[in-house]
Amino acid sequence: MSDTTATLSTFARDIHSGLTSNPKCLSSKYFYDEKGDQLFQSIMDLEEYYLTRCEFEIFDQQKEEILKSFLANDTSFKLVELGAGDGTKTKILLKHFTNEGVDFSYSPIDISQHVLDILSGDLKKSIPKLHVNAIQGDYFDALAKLNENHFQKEVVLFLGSNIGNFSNGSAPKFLKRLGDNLSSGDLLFIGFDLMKDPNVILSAYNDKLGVTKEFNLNLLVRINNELGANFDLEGFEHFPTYDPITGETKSHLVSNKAQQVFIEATGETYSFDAWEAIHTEVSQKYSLKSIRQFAEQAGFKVMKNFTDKNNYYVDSLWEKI
Ligand code: AVJ
Repeated sequence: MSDTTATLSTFARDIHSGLTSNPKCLSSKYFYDEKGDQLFQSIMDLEEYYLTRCEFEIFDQQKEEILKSFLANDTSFKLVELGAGDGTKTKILLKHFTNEGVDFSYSPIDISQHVLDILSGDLKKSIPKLHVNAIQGDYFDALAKLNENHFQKEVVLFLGSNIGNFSNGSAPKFLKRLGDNLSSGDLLFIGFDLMKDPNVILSAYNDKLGVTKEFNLNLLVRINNELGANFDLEGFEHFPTYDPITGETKSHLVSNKAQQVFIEATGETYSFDAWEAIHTEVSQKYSLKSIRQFAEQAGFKVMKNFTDKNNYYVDSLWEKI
């Protein structure tokens, strides 16, 4: 890079390192600017994107049983949500718990203060009695902060199969670290998308309306806008794959011609061969057996699995040993 690395933003550095890797890759965490948030909202409404509806069904149909399991032998708990987003699904549980007169508080954790402000404002109106303590920041910093005065049982929500964005290599480290921030008896309620008909999975990442394509391409739009790049959006094809052996679903942007892209922020030109791919996202699919192994490796015991009627998706309740 012509610029000194120290003066570059983390974003610019990550993009440079991804585009000089072989194979090229870009991190899915950069999907979510304002436009990306909007596109993901539209994805959740797509006919093909079953994940959100499955989790909604689980919460709606099994809220009584979920509450019983969260309480177990206690009378109160602290509900913490990692990457809370707009909280649409969580609200089903929050409303039910509040109506049942349960003694609990809700701490949504998100990297975006904007998202938290919207969520807190919304909850104040829709569930006025709920005690909300939003925390902006990194998951682990926030969990550590919560643990400073920690007497009550903690129930941590990690929903939406967000764990799927971690490769099978990095997920165990993340879960172990999560467990290290909890005490024995604390609970983790974590959503996993299950292996199923490969065609159903592939369609969820290749919808007819092309919203997922736009979501994937938005990464290049962001680089163009924020780092002064000249990616030609017509020059890249959206191409997801699913491996039914490993459960790995990957999204790619494939260069449909030999081309060069210049990024002002890094001062570099990046060359693409015709049909060279950039890997942009992993959305891992799981078996119940692999989920049990993940739990055990990270120091948890699986208490109960809540699945939808099609067995497409599971919210798995783990107890920290
Ligand atoms: C928010 C990570 C669960 O991987 O299914 C949706 C993101 N990517 N369509 C997923 C996503 C393409 C989503 N997660």
